[in-house]
Amino acid sequence: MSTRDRLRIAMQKSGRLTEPAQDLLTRCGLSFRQSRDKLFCFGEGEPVDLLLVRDDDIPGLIAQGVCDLGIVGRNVLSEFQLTAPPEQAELSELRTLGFGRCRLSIAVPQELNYQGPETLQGLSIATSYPGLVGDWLQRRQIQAKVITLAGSVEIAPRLGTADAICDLVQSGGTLVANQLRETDILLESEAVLAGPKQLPADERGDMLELLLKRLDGVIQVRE
Ligand code: PRT
Ligand code: ZN
Repeated sequence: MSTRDRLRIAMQKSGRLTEPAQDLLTRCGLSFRQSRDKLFCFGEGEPVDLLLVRDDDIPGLIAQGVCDLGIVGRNVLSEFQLTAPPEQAELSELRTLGFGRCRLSIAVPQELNYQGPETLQGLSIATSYPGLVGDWLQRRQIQAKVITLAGSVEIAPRLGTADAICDLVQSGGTLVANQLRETDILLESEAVLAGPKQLPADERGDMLELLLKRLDGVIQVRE
C-alpha cells in the first residue's frame, strides 16, 4: 500500500455517472481545482483529490492502491470481483449512492420461445459482462457460449453473431428498438462507493471516516 497523506477518489471522466458523482462530492463539502489535462483534480480545502478515468478502470485502480475510493456502477465492480485475480478482487461496497440505477438482464429475440433460463442451453450470449453471465449460468448448470463484446451488444442477435444478449437495461427502449425481450434480471445496479476491504489506517483513514459521515448525511437528506 502506497503512503500518501491525501485521499484519492476515482470517478468517471465523462459519462452517465460523472455529473451525479460530482454533485454528490460537492454536497459533501469538497471542491476541486481542475487541472489542465483534466485527469487529476486537486482538492481545495480538504486533503481529497480526484482522478477522472474510464469507469472500467476504477476497481483496478483501487485494487492497486492508486486510489483509495471509487464511484462506480455495481455492475462494473461485481464484474471485477468475479474476474480479477483473487488477491486483487478484495473490494467492497462502502455505500450505495442512489443514482445510475439500471439492471443487468438477459434479453432474447421477441420470436424466441423462451421458457426460462434452460432455454439458453447450447445457445450463445453476447455481453460485456462475461464474469457475471458465466457465474449466473454456472449456478444454474446451463452450458451456453458467452461471447464477449465491448459495445453494441444489442445488435448481435440481428447480425447473427449471438442468439441472446446480456446487457444493462434502464427504460427498456434499446431492447424494444432491437426487437429484443427482457427475460431475466442478473443484477440490480446503481452507483456505489467502492473501497478496499482493508481501509487505510493513516490520516487518509480519518478523512475517509469524515467523508463517509458527510455522505450519510447527504444521502439521508435525499431519501
Ligand atoms: O467511457 P466509459 O467507459 O467511462 O463509459 P461507459 O460508456 O462504459 O459508461 P456509461 O457512461 O454509459 O455508463 C456508466 C454506468 O452508468 C454504467 O456502468 C451503469 O452502472 C450506469 N448506467 C445506468 C447505465 C445505464 N443506466 C444504461 N442505460 N449504463 C449504460 N446504459 C446503456 C445500456 O448499456 C444500453 O445500451 O443504455 C442502454 C439501455 O438503456 P435503455 O434506457 O434504452 O434501457
Ligand atoms: Zn466503461
